[in-house]
Amino acid sequence: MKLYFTPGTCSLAPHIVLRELGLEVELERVRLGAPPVIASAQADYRRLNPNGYVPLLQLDDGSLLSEGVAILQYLADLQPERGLLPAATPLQRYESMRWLVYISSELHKMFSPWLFHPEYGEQAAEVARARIAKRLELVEHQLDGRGFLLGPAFTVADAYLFAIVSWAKPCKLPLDAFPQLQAWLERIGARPSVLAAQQAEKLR
Ligand SMILES: N[C@@H](CCC(=O)N[C@@H](CS)C(=O)NCC(=O)O)C(=O)O
Repeated sequence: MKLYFTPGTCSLAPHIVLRELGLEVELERVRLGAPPVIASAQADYRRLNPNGYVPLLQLDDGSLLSEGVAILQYLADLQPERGLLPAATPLQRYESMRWLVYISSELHKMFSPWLFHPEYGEQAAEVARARIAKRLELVEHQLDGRGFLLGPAFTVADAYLFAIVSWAKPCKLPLDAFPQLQAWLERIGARPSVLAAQQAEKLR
């Protein structure tokens, strides 16, 4: 398998999950920009993903899977016994999906693009920060009494949330009001899979 990634972006989530599962993966760095470029080949990345964004997973038969939430579920389904996508009952699976969708639409897409594009201005950034802080209240409540987002064990939702909430500091979003979230960030950040992925992406 090959993961097209850009250091420190949302592609960190599938990268962490690949390492949690101990799967062999080739990392292919994408330099985002206009145009986005596959760094090793100096080729236009849009030939593979017309939307030009990461992550993108290439399977060994060459097929391509885009969209982070789909990639995370695909990876978890490769080793269901690892429980990275709780699905003991249909409701549990939908609860897992609910959180993946929440992270994607209410958090990820409030950070990006609003807090990564200075051209939108500080006023837009302030609105985004306030909205994200409001959305994090649900996360803080969910983490109360739980080791991980979906319960007692690490899941793909933790990997995704970690990749996104790690942007809080560079985006000047204080997390002081979220002690559970801060403790969770430290716990997740200490996992061998996370440390290895960050090291491979030269984030530490
Ligand atoms: N809907 C996509 C969005 C992915 C996304 O926003 N990726 C960002 C990095 S976190 C990116 O590559 N942005 C560059 C761009 O949009 O041109 C997903 O969830 O996978």
